[in-house]
Amino acid sequence: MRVVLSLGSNLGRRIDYLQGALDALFDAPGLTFVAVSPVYETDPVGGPEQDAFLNAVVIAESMLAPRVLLDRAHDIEKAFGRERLERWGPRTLDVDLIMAGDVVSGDPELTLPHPRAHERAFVLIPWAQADPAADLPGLGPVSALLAGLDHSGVRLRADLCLEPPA
Ligand code: PH2
Ligand code: MG
Ligand code: MG
Repeated sequence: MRVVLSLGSNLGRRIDYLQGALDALFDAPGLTFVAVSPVYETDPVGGPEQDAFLNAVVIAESMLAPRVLLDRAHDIEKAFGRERLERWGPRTLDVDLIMAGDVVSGDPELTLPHPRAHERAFVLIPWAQADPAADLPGLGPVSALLAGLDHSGVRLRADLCLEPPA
């Protein structure tokens, strides 16, 4: 099953948090690395006044249940000092499960695909770079979704890059 995760950070050593999350995702068995996107500097969407994010997207193959993937994402956020203080507020690390195979779920604890991914250029732009043929289950090609979005808040950081996990 194809799995797509979004990484974000807007506090502290942002690129180090993203690399740490990427490495940690593949530290335990169950996920096979496929690709990582370039790194983007992105204007914050929603929430209070806050600093710009670094965002990237990771693609993997996995047979793990979505619930297990979500738990792993949350464990990694905790390991990097994330405190859930304020919805959409600043954070050292955010790891979001964007999709897991063709699973469509309205479970409020784990909605799949991620309920806002289709309208977030900071998710779709890096994703399309990592996989130009990507599809969001139930919503169609990422490239088509991107055609309707404002790209101006998402800037490539060509000076930064995430290393594939060892
Ligand atoms: N994450 C949020 C809220 N707003 N804005 C950007 N640019 N990037 C994010 O990762 C982000 C956000 C909540 O998870
Ligand atoms: Mg998020
Ligand atoms: Mg999150």
